[in-house]
Amino acid sequence: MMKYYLAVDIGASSGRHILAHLEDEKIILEEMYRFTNGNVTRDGHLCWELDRLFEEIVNGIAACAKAGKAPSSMGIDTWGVDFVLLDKNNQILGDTIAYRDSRTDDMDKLLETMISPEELYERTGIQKQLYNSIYQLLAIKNEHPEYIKNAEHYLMVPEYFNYLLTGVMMNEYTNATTGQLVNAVTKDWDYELLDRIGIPSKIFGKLHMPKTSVGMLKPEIAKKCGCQTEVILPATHDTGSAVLAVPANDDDFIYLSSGTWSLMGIERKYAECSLKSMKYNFTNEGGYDYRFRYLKNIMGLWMLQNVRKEMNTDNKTYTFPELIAMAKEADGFPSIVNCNDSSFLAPKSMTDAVRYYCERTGQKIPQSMGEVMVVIYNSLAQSYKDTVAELEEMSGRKFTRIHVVGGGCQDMFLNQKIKTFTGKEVYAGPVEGTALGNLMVQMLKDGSFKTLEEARECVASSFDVKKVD
Ligand code: LFR
Repeated sequence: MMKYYLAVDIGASSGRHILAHLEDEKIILEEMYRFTNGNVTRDGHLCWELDRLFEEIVNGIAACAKAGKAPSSMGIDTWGVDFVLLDKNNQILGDTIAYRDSRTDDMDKLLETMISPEELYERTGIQKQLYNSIYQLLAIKNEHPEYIKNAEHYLMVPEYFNYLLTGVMMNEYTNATTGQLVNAVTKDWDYELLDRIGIPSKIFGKLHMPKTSVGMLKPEIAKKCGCQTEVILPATHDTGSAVLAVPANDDDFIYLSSGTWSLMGIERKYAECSLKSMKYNFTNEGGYDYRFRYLKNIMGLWMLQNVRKEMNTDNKTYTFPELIAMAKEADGFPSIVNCNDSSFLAPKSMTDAVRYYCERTGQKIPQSMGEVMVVIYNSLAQSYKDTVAELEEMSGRKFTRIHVVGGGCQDMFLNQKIKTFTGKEVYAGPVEGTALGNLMVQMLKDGSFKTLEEARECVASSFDVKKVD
């Protein structure tokens, strides 16, 4: 009997069920199910539709069973930082507000009255992003103190889905670190920090590592799915999973996990929490086996995805190849924006935000859509170039290669820009980085691979990795 493993990988714009099995020492993947994701507005806030997403998770498992490929194990990964608070009846308190919502504006000023930014970085090693869970908790405390008072459990999004599947509540280390509430040295919740910001520590459970078994599906869920399966913790933070799937075992490379966000960095054994690192806003996210991902968030394909949405009409939807062709025609257009400017986080119109940035910085304003696109391409590539320089400065090393993994690695125009701007060798693939990292942990759990190195070697030999020329 063939053994199947299932990764449920949910990103900001879509979710996918990717099934894997091992054949002739290679990993074979198959996409079984796909659904859309995105924010909806409720009471003026950007929210996630957790109920619908959960239904889709169950539908996707059922699709595997229906195809005669019931998975023996499964794991869920999503974006980081977002969470639910559950009351004593295990019901969600309030809406599940998404991290791009503006409710955390100014929460940094409030947090600074409780702890200095320097001490916060020294303790957690996590980049300052206004959407981090720590700022979201303060926003809830301000707007709905009763939610904090009545909360019994803090579960991050994948943990909440695991709870609905199995009835077991379990916090996971890699995703927890994204929230800026975990101490980079103890690798546990920073209980003193929680005290100082007035969030009750009793809502946070023991942190479990990837590879831990959460439990079996509840009988009523197994019935709906048409199969029984063991739910396992992968690195439930998608970036944690993606970086596991980088097809290399040396350390002469920088990775770029390319999706809605671009996450660019290196792996390190220890967190680097110096003031200089803080100034560059590098983050030290916790990873598999307590490896740290020392990386920078760059606004990423989100900018292109939004421009595309704005161009689409009822009569015409643009494909990415069409947009790339337009960008190529406008190549040479000189303006560059700072991709990490907060005006690009959740603008009403990305196209206008890009034009306005150019105008207010005295640069040529892009008119055609091709010009807008090429400004974004060049600006992303410029951010990658700057980040490479900062990574080399912070680590005191020079790197030869950049490995691009994830959906964005299919964009050869962007890959070429990365090569031109950074002057590094660029390798693209695997496309399914995040799902693969999730699956690798399941395979490590059942002993199909003995070490992460062995698993990475298998990824390198199973998937097409293209050298960009
Ligand atoms: C990527 C990602 C990033 C995180 C951002 C918000 O999907 O997980 O790593 O910074 O989303 O959670």
